[in-house]
Amino acid sequence: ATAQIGVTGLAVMGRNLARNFARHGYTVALHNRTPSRTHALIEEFGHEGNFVATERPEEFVAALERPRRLMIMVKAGDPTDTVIEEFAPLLEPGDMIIDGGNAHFADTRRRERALRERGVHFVGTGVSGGEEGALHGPSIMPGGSAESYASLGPLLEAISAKVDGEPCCTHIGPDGAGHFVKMVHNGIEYADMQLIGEAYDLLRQVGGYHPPQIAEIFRRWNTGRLDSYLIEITAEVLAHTDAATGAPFVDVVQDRAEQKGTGRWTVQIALDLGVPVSAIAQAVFARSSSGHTDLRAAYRDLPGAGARPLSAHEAETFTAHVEQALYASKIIAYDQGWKMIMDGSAEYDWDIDPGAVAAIWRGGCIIRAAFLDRIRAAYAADPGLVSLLSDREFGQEIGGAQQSWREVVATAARHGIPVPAFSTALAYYDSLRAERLPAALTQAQRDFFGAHTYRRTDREGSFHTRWAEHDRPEVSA
Ligand code: NBP
Repeated sequence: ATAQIGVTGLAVMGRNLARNFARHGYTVALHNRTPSRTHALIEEFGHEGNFVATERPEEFVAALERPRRLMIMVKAGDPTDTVIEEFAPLLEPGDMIIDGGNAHFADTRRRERALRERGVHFVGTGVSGGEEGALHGPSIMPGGSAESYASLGPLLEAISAKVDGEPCCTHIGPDGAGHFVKMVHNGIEYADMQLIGEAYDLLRQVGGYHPPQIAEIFRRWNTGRLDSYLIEITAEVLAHTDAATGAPFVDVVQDRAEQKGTGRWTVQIALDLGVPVSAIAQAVFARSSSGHTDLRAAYRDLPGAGARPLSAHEAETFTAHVEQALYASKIIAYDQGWKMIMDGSAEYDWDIDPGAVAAIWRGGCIIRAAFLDRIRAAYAADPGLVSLLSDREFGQEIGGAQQSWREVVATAARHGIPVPAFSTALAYYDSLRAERLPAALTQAQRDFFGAHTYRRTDREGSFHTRWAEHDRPEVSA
C-alpha cells in the first residue's frame, strides 16, 4: 500500500482532482467503473506524478495506505450509494470515504450515519470551481468528523486554491455541513448570475449600449468593488463575436437557462428552514420561467411600457446607477445566503464559522470575488453578526447606493424590463427596514377567517376577536 489517496470516478472532475493530488507529490490510486478511463488517464497524464492504476475494487483498496482515504467522484445520487456499497465492506475502522460529488446534504447525513456505525468516516465534501478548478485549485468544503479532517485536511488544503497564501479549504462542520454550504454557494451563484444578467439587460435595453460596449462597462466595474470571476467572464462573453454569423455571441444563444438542481435545493431547504432567500429564489424562478416557451408565447403580444431609450448622456448616469443597484442587490443576496448557512448550522448543530466560509470562497470557486474579503472582515470584527448590514461598512455602502437602486428598479418598471432579483432584493431591504409591516393586517385577516389569534402592540398575551358577533368583542385566547 503506497497511495496516500485514491480517487474512484475519473470523469472530468475526478480525473482533474487526481492529477491535482499527483502534481502536489501525493501517490494517487486510480479506479473507475469502466477501466478504459483509468488507462486513458495514465496514458495522457501518467508523467505528471505517481499513480497506481487499479481495476478491481479490492486492488484499489489494497493500494491505499492506512487509514485509507478513498475519494468518490461519481455522478451524484444513486451511483454514489452503489459505489459506497461496493467499497464499504472492504474498509476498516478509521478509514475515510470522501464524497466530492454534488450530493444533497440530507443524503450525506444519511450516509455518514450508516458508515459511522461501521467505524468508517464519511466526509461529504463540496468542491467548487468546475473542471479547471479541480485541476488548478478548487474551493473545498469538507464536512464529516474533526478526526477525519486531521488526517485528510492537509491533502485537501494542498490541492485547494490559495489566496494570500491561505488555502481555500477548511473543515466546515460535522456530517452534511460541507455539502450544505456547497449547496448555498451554488444558490448564491444563481442569484449573482441573475443580478448580472439583469444589469446587462438594463444597460442594453434602457441604456441602448451594444454588447461590446457593455463588456467594456463590466471590465471597468471589475476594477472596483464588483471585482469578481463572474463579472470577468461576463465581459469575456459579451465581447465575443459568433464566428458563424458575425453577431454578438450572446444573441445567438437561446434565451432559456437550464439548471442542474443545487439552486432549487437551496430554495427548497430555505423554505423548510423558514429563511427568506428571496433573491436566490427569484434567480431559480427566472431560469425556469425562461424555459416556459408556451407561457412566453401566450404573453408575448401583451402591451408593454413603450418608454423611449435614454439619451447618451442619460445612459451614462444610468450606468452609474446600475452599478450601485447591482452592488446593493449583491449584498442582499449574499446576506440571505449567509443567513441560510447560519440557520442551517443552528438547526443541525454544525457550529459553522461564517467568516471561514467567506475566506475559502475568495479563490477557486465560481463566486470568488474581492467582496468576500469584506465579508470575512465583517465577521472577524463581529463573529456574532446577525446580518452583513449590521456591519458598519456594509450598512454605509447600501445606504449610499439605495437612491440609485430605487432609480434603477423604477426605471426598469417604467421601461417594462424585468428585474426580479434587483426588485426583490430592494423589497427585502425595505421590508426589514420598515417600522411597520402589513403583516399586522395579514394576522388580523387570519384571525377573522380562521380564529388564528393575534398579539397586541400594547399588551402581553394572545387575543381573538369574535368577528361574527355584532359588537366584535375581543377575548383572551
Ligand atoms: P459525472 O457526474 O458525469 O459522472 C461520471 C462518473 O460517474 C464516471 O466516472 C462514471 O463511471 C461514474 N458512474 C456513474 Br455515471 N454511475 C456509476 C455507477 N453506478 N457505479 C460506478 N460509477 C458510476 O462526472 P463529473 O462531471 O466529473 O462529476 C463528478 C461529480 O462531481 C458529480 O457528483 C458532480 O455533480 C460533481 N461536480 C461537478 C462539477 C462540474 O463542474 N462538472 C463541479 C463540482 C462538482 P463510468 O466511466 O464507468 O461511466
